[in-house]
Amino acid sequence: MKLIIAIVQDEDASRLVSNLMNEGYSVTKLATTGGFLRAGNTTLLLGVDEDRFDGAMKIIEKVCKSRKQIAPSPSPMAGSSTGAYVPYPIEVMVGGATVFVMNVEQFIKL
Ligand code: 2BA
Repeated sequence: MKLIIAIVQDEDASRLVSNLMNEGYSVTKLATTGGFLRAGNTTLLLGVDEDRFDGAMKIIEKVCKSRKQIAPSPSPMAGSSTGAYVPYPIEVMVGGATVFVMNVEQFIKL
């Protein structure tokens, strides 16, 4: 068995959960926050048998889209000569999905 930890955008989360559930996957959905944008995203936990792993990954790939988002600029370097900091927006490409895959040592339901 493998544990898939998929960090996805909130906009894709609901459709992704529905698609996975319709195909018989068990899913846990967590409300999370990205460290860089400091904005909400969604983390899904899926425990899947090896023979269903590829199917889950295909659904994640199909549903999760890349999107441009605007982020505040990084803070200025320490020791900047003027000391003034005028924030400016920068564009970052987020997603489709950031996926971690782990081998599950034990799966226990009590
Ligand atoms: P955030 O940390 O809010 O990052 C959002 C997007 O900002 C990232 O999209 C990336 O395009 C950009 N970004 C992140 N850190 C950056 C940096 N130091 N400099 C410049 N740009 C940066 P994604 O790569 O698609 O990541 C989406 C979300 O997935 C992240 O939200 C974070 O919550 C999670 N994530 C991505 N990589 C991760 C990792 N190695 N470990 C844990 N979580 C990760």
